[in-house]
Order: sequence, then C-alpha cells, then structure tokens
Amino acid sequence: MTTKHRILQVGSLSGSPSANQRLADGYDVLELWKHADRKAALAEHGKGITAMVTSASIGADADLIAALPDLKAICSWGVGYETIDVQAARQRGVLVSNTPDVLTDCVADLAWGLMIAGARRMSLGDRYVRAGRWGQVHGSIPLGTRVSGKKLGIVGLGRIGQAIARRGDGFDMQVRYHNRRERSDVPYGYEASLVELARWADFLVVATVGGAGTRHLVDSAVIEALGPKGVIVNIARGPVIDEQALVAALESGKLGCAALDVFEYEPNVPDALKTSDNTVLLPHIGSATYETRLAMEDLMLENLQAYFQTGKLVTPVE
Ligand code: 8YV
Repeated sequence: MTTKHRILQVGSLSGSPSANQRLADGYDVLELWKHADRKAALAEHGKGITAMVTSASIGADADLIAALPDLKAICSWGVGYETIDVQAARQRGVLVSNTPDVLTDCVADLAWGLMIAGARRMSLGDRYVRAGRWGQVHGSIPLGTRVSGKKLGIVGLGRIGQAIARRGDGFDMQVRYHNRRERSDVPYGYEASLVELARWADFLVVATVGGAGTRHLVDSAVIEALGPKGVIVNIARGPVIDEQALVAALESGKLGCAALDVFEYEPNVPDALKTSDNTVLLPHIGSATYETRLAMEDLMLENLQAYFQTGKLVTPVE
C-alpha cells in the first residue's frame, strides 16, 4: 500500500465539479476550512506539508505561507493570483501555479454576453416580461444601443483580452486597447492613455489583472470619458474599477451602462447598482461552465501531481 502525500487545502472548491473529491481520493488532505481555529490546526498538523491547494478567491497570504515551514508548492485553482502572496512564496523558494488558458474562452464569451446584455437591455427586458408588463398598450423598455460595427476598447490585452478582441471581428467592430506596454504581436491599435481609449470607445471592457497595481485604474475620469452612451463591462476584478465613482456616474447619467461580473467587495453589491435599470449584474461566473471548471480542476491536479513526481509545476506563474 502506498501512503498518500499530505497536502493542505485552504478552502472548499465547491464551484468545481469534482475537485474536493479528487483531492480527498488522491491525497491525505488537511481541510483547513473545517477547522474553527486555523492557527491551532496549522501548528498541530502543518509540519511536513509540502504542497498547498487554494483558489483565486480563497488566496494564500504571507502568514499562511509562514505557518507551513516545509511548504514547497502552492497550486491554485483559477487564473488570477493577486490573493496569493507570490513574493512571500518566492522568498521562501515556494513555487506557485495557476490555471491559465483553459478558462480564456468562457470568460471572453461572458464578456460578450455582458456587452450585448448591457447594450440591448436584456436584463431589463427580462424583468419587464416576467413582471407581466408586456402587452400593455403604451410603452416598452427604452431603446438600446447597437453593438455591431461599434468601437471596442479593451483594458488589458492578455490572453482573455485578446480572446475578447478576436470575437470583435464577428461583430465588425474596431478594436483598440490599453495595456502596460504596447504589444507587437496584435493587429489592434494601442492607446497609451486609458482616458483617451475611453473617449474613443463605445464599449470599454476591463480584462486586466487584479491587485494593487491596477486598483481603481478605471476612475471617474475614465468613466466620464466613456460617456453617457458608453457601456462598461468588467470580467476581471472588481477593484480595478472605482465602484463609488461608477455608481455616481450612473446616477448622474454621465455613464450609459455597466455590465459587471465582478465587484469591489464581493459578494456585496451596492444597492444603487441593484436598483439601476442601466446595469447587468452577475455573481462572478466568468469561468463557471461545467467544461471549464473541470479543465481548471484537471490542470490544478496536474500541477500538484507534477510537483510530487518531478518537483516542478506545469503552469507556474511568471
Ligand atoms: C474563478 C477567477 O471564479 O480564475 C479566476 O481568476 O476569478 C475565476 O475563474 C475563481 O478561480 C474562483 O475562485
């Protein structure tokens, strides 16, 4: 009989089809979220644990990394890793992996769903029909905005940003982007100033990484430059947009519409966004399809297995 490798699982991966079960089947798992006193559990059982499983939303801070003296690898379920203290890990020589590529298409699809839902007032129309208001002699929902042929501005042209841009071809859209640096491998125009990109665009889609470096990158100046007819979409991270400024701009009519999958203080969503007719609100479901969540789970488990077999990870973060 072979003994199972011991690992730490920080939180339940309940949004994944079978990750919890596969981890429990393949490993000797310290399920940290089941312990009321995390510190005591780590002090008692942490020694000898060399690999940790976490996710983009659960994270791994410097204290947690420090509480595991033998830690060598952190395998995360999700592409974003701003909640993992990669610097603290690096200082200790701890490797970190995420799950890039496998969720790109689903997140890009959802960005387009939000763009169209926002511009064409699909949520409002849905509520209108459900409320039994359709069929009254006068009135309908207000007219929406055309999507095809318009100008699409993308904030952050990484894997997901590029997948969103490619889909723009099918809608005959002009695409420009803002990025930390201009890319030499894409056919889209670069805009060094985010305010200028917003001024040019009809649709501004946020697809950049999260973390301190991009917090409130989209501020009131950017939002107001997009303007009263503009639609902003966020499938990245909530804090990239100054949410208070967004609410103010929607309330004053300085912004046309916000279609959002992510929020600054998830799962809390400001009432002003909930009551507005000019918003579409989703509960962070960019990667939430059966196929993609399973592929994320597979890749996370591949990384974990690779670490135990070779000491290396398949998709380490840069
Ligand atoms: C998931 C995400 O919802 O991959 C990411 O960075 O935000 C999403 O795919 C997340 O991993 C759940 O924690």
